[in-house]
Amino acid sequence: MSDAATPARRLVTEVPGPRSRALMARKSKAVARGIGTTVPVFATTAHGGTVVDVDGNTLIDLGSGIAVTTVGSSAPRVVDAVRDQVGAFTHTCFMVTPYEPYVAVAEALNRLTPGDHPKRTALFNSGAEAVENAVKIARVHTGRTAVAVVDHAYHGRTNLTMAMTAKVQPYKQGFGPFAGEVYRVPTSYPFRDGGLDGVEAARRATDQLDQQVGATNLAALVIEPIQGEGGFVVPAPGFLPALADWCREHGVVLVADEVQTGFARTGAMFACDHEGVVPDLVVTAKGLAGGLPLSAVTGRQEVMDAPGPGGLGGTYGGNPLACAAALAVVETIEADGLVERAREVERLVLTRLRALQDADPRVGDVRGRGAMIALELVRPGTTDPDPDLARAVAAEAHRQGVVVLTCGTYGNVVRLLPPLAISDAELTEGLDVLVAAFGTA
Ligand code: PLZ
Repeated sequence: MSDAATPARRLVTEVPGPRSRALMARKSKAVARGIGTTVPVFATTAHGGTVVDVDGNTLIDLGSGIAVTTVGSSAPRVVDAVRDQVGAFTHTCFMVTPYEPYVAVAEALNRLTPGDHPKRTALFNSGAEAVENAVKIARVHTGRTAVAVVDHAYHGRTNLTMAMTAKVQPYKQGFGPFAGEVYRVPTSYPFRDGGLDGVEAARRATDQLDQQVGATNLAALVIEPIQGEGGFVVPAPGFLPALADWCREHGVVLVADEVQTGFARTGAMFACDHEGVVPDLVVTAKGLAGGLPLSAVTGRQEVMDAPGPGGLGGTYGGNPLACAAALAVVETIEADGLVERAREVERLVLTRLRALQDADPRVGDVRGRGAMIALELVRPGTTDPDPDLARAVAAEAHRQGVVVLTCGTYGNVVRLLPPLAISDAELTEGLDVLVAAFGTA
């Protein structure tokens, strides 16, 4: 924590410093090069809105480990809950001898996800694993096989989810053949689709599904309510509700991939809540368990219960440490008012970034909700993507001790995902550095 008088950042070496550079040399000799790193520093501790590296530098965190540490990286309730659980037992396998925290996480998800209908939940380890299970469940429920996804989608790196992810480089290049029966249709991307309204954009997608796939062949439509890796694309109002209507009319299971948007991140518990959309299934991960690996599929009881006993599972799914963490995360979000905090973060960030947009013609679009806000960078006067600028701005921010990430199909989006435990002073200082980075890039 810091106040306006004491800077949150503390840089005692250049970034990366000598210890991080030495570790990076070891990494490159020991770790497969396919595992990339965004910021070239090695972490030792992380609290509210800061990360301390092995050289003693304190960096401001505007990335939350890709939208995971919403409550902070060492949130007191999470640390206590996990410490208690690790002393009690680390694993029995819920499919062998079950334990209460798993049931309590399922109850919490059933309560918090959109809609008042009877629900059931199943727990897994990663976002991709949960997306795969949502598709499995939808296929059994409908007796159909086809899966619809949209342009710019990101759903993971496993075989089925690679097929569902849009971007080839780096996620899919050379990794095929991919799973079949996955069909991609256009989405709503207000900055790039010439002002198509939400209902028109939905009709463009569903017309294509009707003509090229056939609604009666579709098990599920899987969609991120706000796209994450694809560029923080917020669809035009009415797009998601129109898709939901079409799915209901045709018996297609609507799966909301809230892996990146869930758990207060967007200034609502779930991004679907902004437009009152009630999906049949909701996929969660990331922010759910404060950094411990946990994911979930939650949804309508009759859909979730389609696979028979033993049809779903996995050795580690709903690991007790991760469940203990998730219960502490939910308690923290509710007790600390983090949904409202995300809205405050939105106001603070948007004010600064809109001022930057007014002053800098390379900032084509500022968009997002809550603590999920991005800048799309372009060549001035056009919508031509400028990925080099995004890379340069991010690299300069990193050198100045601020963790920011890029994303987008064209690699030209700088995204902010601060932990909600960040203080206003830390956030403001991080934004100062980001804005200054535009002056040097
Ligand atoms: N669905 C919407 O954002 C993960 C990927 C980082 P896993 N996004 C970060 C990378 O380069 O691998 C994500 C997501 C959405 C699914 C996933 C997949 O979640 O926990 O990474 O499998």
